[in-house]
Amino acid sequence: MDLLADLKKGKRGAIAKAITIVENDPKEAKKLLKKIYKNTGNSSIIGITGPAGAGKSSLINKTAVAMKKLRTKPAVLAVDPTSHVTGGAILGDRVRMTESTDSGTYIRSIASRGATGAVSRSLRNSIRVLEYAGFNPIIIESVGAGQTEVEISNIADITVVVFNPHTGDSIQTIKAGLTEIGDIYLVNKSDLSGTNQLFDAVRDFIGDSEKNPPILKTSVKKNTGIKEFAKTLKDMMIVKKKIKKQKDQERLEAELKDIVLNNINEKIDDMLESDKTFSKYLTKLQSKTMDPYQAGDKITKSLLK
Ligand SMILES: Nc1nc2c(ncn2[C@@H]2O[C@H](COP(=O)(O)OP(=O)(O)OP(=O)(O)O)[C@@H](O)[C@H]2O)c(=O)[nH]1
Ligand SMILES: [Mg+2]
Repeated sequence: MDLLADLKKGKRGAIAKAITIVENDPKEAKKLLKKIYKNTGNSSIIGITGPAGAGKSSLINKTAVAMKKLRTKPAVLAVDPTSHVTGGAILGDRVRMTESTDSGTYIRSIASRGATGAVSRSLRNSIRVLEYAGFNPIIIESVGAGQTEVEISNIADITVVVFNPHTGDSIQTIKAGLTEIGDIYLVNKSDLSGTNQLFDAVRDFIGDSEKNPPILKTSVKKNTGIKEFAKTLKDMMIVKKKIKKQKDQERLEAELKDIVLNNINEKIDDMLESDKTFSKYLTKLQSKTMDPYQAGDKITKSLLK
């Protein structure tokens, strides 16, 4: 199979294979990245975040279909801990995004746990695979800030924060930092009572935000507000495109640092295994003749010599 050619054509099997490589096989991933990198970086990345059970997957399901009608070609990556035990998952009624798959949108769940930085690294590269395959926008579902390793607002060009009136802790969550990251706020499940209060609360909290983000009401159940949401996204994709360059340069700088630091970290980790100074100070630490910081400083100094 010619993976690259099939990827370019947007073939599902090839995309699945490429993302699996990116997630699990660092050596092959490097080879793949080398070939596709030039043709990546041109899609809008839309992050959809919010508390577990807020209706993110349900919304994405419908929104992807609506965006397709607006002549875009969306793909979805769900940083979706099927194993995560809070909210939607524990309720056992979390929604799988099948509708948009039927309409030709590519959807994939990706790992949400791994070694420090590993998830963000593979996510960045999965996005590149989808960009190479011609998708735009790429929608990423991720639960609220701090709950997975991935800080979606660092990756996304457009961050959408989803609330719903039946999340008891919504107001708390609003306070907990989500008010700074949103480019669009959604009060989903607007078929339920409490919608207007929540809408007002969100408006109050983001009242003096510089971004002046739109706040929309949506109901997946009643199929209201979805078209407007899709249209808002499409318009924002155009606006954000203009400032994307600058943001991308900063992201690439951060990515490069991350890669170098990670490489160094792995190298040093190997070195320590057989490092005489390390074992010397470890013994001192274990016999309580030296404290951990003192020992750490000694070893570091000797390594950086
Ligand atoms: N009444 C009502 N229920 C909804 C609406 N949207 C989603 N739901 C329900 O809310 C539950 C959770 O929906 P999901 O789409 O799985 O929520 P999620 O935010 O993706 O959840 P996690 O991925 O677990 O964080 C499901 O039972 C949905 O049917 C809505 O607009 N109105
Ligand atoms: Mg979900």
